[in-house]
Amino acid sequence: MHFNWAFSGIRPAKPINMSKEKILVIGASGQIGVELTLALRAIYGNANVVASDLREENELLRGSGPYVSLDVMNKEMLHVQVIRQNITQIYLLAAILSATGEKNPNLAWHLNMQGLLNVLDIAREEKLQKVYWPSSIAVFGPTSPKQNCPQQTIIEPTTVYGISKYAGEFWCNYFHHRFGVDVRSIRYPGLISYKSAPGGGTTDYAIEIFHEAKEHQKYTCFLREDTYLPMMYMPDAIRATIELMEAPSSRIAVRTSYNVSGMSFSPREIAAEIQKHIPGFTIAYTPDYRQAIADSWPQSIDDSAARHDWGWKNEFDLPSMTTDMLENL
Ligand code: NAD
Ligand code: AKB
Repeated sequence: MHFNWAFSGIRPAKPINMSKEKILVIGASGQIGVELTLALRAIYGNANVVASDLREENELLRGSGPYVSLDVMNKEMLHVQVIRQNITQIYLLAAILSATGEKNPNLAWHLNMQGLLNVLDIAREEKLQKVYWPSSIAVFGPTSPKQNCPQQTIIEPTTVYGISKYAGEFWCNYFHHRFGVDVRSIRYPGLISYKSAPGGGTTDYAIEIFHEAKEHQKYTCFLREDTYLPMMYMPDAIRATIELMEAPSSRIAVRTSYNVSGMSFSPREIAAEIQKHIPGFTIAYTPDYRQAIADSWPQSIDDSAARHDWGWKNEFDLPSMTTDMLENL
């Protein structure tokens, strides 16, 4: 099968041997899962990428390839699917994000940890080729540097989501060094997209603002106007994920999780950018419990390790992302 890269929007680091892989995406109906599944299907062929989720299949995935209903917490059923479908790679996206996690810390810890351990155990037992599991800038806490937060630094997360991601990074590192599992990870910043809805994060305001600007020309933000956070446009995040997964194993020096950087802006700055397209747009600020979460995170990220090791480079900045979002919403 020949895949035409020119129409995919994704450039592979090297040609991919598409015939051998069978991929399971867990959490495929979520914000990242929908777009990642579609991108993987464009590369590996629709039949070779099995989408799965606890909730129903996202409408954007319907008809584009196989879908199974699956709870990542049910290890036995997960194991059966891996064997039955001849899975060689797993992308694990099922998790509870920062804002929802603070409402139910036990559930967040349970899903984010046990889901990962189930996948890592099965990857070891079935000798899977590769596993992808995302971490987050939420691993950093108030004692980490605020600007250009480095790959390795003081890491003392104060949210249950951040704690689960930091622990998860070290489980990945452990399974790689102890059992040889080729698990790879990125610390995503807040991701902005128009295809599927966000799932309960602190950075979700940067998506809501576009919907409200287009529909009502006004938005009340749950963060203060001067709250800078690291962000990334979804096409960059999908490309980063695929480039990391396609890089030769010898280039992956970090087996916890890589910092990647896209852009950094505040609610005031993104509102001003939207006003260039929608002059009547207005914004108000009513900070809630998510302000404390945002305040605990860095404002910008240093991603020189990812750039050096596997050639990561972002494409979108605030103006180009804003234009694209408003054109596509
Ligand atoms: P999301 O909430 O939109 O999607 C998660 C999906 O997992 C949902 O469709 C949900 O139904 C599914 N799910 C939940 N419990 C499940 C279970 N027990 N079994 C199977 N599926 C289950 O999340 P997302 O934004 O797509 O995030 C995906 C991953 O990326 C998460 O690990 C998240 O921490 C990480 N991440 C996301 C962002 C972001 O801005 N979106 C940033 C950093 C890291
Ligand atoms: C969240 O806000 O929880 C996520 C993240 C940065 O991990 N978007």
